[in-house]
Amino acid sequence: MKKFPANFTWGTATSSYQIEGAWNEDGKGWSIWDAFAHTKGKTANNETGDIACDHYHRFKDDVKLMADLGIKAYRFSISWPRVMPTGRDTVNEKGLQFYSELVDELLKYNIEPWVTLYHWDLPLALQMEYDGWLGEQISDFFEAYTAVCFAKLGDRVKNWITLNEPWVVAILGYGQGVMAPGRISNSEPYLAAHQLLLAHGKAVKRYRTEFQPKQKGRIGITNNGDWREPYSDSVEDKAAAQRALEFFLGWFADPVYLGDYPAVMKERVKERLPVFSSEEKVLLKGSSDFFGLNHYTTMLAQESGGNNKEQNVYGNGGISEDQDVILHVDPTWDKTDLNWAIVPWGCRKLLEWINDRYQQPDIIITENGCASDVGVVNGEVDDQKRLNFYRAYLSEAHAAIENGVKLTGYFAWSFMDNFEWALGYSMRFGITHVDYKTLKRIPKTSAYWFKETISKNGF
Ligand code: PNW
Repeated sequence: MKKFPANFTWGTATSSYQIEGAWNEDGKGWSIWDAFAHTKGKTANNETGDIACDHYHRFKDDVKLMADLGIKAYRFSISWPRVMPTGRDTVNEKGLQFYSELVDELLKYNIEPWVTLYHWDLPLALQMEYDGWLGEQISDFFEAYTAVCFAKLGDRVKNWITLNEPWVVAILGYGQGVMAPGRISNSEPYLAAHQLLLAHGKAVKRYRTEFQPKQKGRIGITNNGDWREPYSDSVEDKAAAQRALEFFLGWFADPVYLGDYPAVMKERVKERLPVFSSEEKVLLKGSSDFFGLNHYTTMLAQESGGNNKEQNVYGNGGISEDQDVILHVDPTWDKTDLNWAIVPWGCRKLLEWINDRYQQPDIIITENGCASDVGVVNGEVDDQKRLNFYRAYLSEAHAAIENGVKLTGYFAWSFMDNFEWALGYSMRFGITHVDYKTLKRIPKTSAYWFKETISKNGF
């Protein structure tokens, strides 16, 4: 049996728009995802998060289910427009109260709350009045919103994540347009990313000066990173893989750990890449108490020699013409329902790359999981594919720890099936199956396996 450290954090994760529903109740304002999903043709079958898993109304049952499964930590996100309907100035007490009660409910069962402050549901008013993440005031509005959350919840919440996957916001929201706000550009992603990083930095500074001394919590950022393996042993392909990692994860992690964008990005993106002032570099450098990592898959990276093929939407590493990288998937690799390759060793290699590049940070895998739907038979799910996925990825995560990586926690994506963004309800990531007609939760075999894993601290 592979034993994980005794104090390892075992949890599951969700996000507000994907599970809450109650999209227009109790004073909540519209988010860009409400507007995007309500626009015909933007999501699979025009599905929306209007009801989603109805978690807003069922949170007590959901927390009880987490407790039954032995889950020790729960990562959820706060909907900014539920707390501040127009994104600024006015606080909606009822919305804030919902999160306060959720935190109390979790603590009742000794489940540690991990709170993400932004998982993509920007107040629509900020998109319309200030151009969303392209506007220059957004980082101040974000800081003010986060201070409301710290003040109300920080007595009980000790783990904060400012942003979830700014890469997805920038590339899929402003580059490829498959996520809200649905813009397509090869320069806006760099502008949006810049404002996202500044927003993160300002929120962390506010927490550290005004709240952390008394509340004694931790704060960090979660980035998504997939592994890039060289396509061949050639020097060019090895350099392409390294470059792809820097354009993907280094874009966001370098400013936070090293104080600036990767040199290779500055060289290649040139005037489209904004420049940090020296104060901004200071603001950002060292602005994360842990390295939050969402990891799903691996691709092979090949030097393109200027011949970039069109890249597919999900799984693209960024703006491909800036990187000169062609990404491939080995045809022998197994894939999830989302067509993401299952490559467990890529997880270990990425953890080791982060460990080396950023001087051994505390890493927490804040998401890892597998889209798989095998249907329900007699109220049960024979969930072998997902079980194998978790066993294999955890096994490689364990190997990384043995190799000296400071991995201190792991959150399965997701606690339950939910609204998978542009793909609607067609993808099932949950360790708990949700029947979307009745909204009944059916704990899957993998959920119970997860319970076993947690209770033994190993597998
Ligand atoms: C993450 N990509 O999204 C999100 O944090 C979750 O909300 C989401 O449900 C989960 O992963 C599964 O998709 C991603 O294209 C979406 O590389 C797209 C990519 C990565 C992560």
